[in-house]
Amino acid sequence: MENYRPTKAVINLGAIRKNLESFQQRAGHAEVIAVVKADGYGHGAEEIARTAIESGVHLLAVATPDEALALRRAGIDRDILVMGAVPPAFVPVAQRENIIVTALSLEWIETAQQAAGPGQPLRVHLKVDTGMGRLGVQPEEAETAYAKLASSPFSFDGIFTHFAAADEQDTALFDRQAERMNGVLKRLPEGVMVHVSNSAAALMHPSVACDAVRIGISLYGIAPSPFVGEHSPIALEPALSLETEIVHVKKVQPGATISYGATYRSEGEEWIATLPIGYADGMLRGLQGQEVLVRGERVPIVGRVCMDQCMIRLKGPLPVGEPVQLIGRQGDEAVLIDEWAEKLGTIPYEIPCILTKRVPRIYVNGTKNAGLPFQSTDSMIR
Ligand code: PMH
Repeated sequence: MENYRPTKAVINLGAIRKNLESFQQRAGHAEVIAVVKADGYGHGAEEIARTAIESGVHLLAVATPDEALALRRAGIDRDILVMGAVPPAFVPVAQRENIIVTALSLEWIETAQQAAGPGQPLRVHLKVDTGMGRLGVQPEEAETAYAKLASSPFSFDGIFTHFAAADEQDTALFDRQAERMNGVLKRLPEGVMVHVSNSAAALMHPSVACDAVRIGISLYGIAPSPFVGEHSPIALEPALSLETEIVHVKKVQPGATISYGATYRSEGEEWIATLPIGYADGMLRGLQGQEVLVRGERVPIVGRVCMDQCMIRLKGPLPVGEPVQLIGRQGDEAVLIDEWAEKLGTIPYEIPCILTKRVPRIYVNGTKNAGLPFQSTDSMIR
């Protein structure tokens, strides 16, 4: 891919490996399922999947049938679970491609039986809705679902649920969901793999780990919520940093207006630099006023963020080509994804997911040393 613009997301696969190892240690006998849906939370599903497999992960999880197929097309032959709904038309494809699908209702089980073709049996994990209210059989339907699956031609390989509030200080809903799931599991014969925990549950409630934990956000070194971030027993290492370079610098006179709508006016003589990144890259307009790092110091984005560019106010003249860290560490300073999320009034999950395709993902394998850039032993551009 051509990459003449200096804007890029650098993904440190060493951080992914480290986070995975931390979870593997914390989970004890439970194995880690790497959640690589939504293009690996914007980090690149294929590269994250490969890194996870190298670190000993046996099962990958995605949201959609197409995401699973994309991994197969990329040559990834490890087990993949599709956690979202799959239509009947996908059932024979899942059989052929050895993709595990989610049995999400009694009706789904019947429809899938009709859709199944000859060949390898369809592999399914049964989803139980213990309080998320999204997909899954109700706890009181679980025995019927189990019986249907046990007598079906399917390979019934797993059972799972999803927590709606494992990242909160108040554990009332989490406890209720865990109790419901325990009730379901007590009534079913043993033998299939049980997985219930997301990142927050794996970090805050290790006792419910069961056979496997599904780690998404924290695989990427991001805390699911500020509460978990403050109490995490694991030092998470963010894998993604967002970088660019100054492409234009000028000294402006007092009262100069900057960007659309002239929402910013310089007070005195100021040094204003232009960065080649904007809202079409996922750097949303709500980030006006957000600070970025230049020479290890914080400086603000001034004026409106444009589609492809934005402006920052420097402390003095700097050359074109000067590195700018939008997310990540520079010297002793860091701007974390959490800071963007707070500024945008959202959760950190959204930030890497909204970085658009125009931002190339550059993979480095190294471990971080005191300052950026990363020590890179191997890098590739997608
Ligand atoms: N399992 C399921 C079924 C999920 O939907 C998710 C994340 C995970 C595991 C991983 O959770 P984590 O990233 O908190 O570790 N799902 C979503 C979602 O639907 N919206 O935000 C995260």
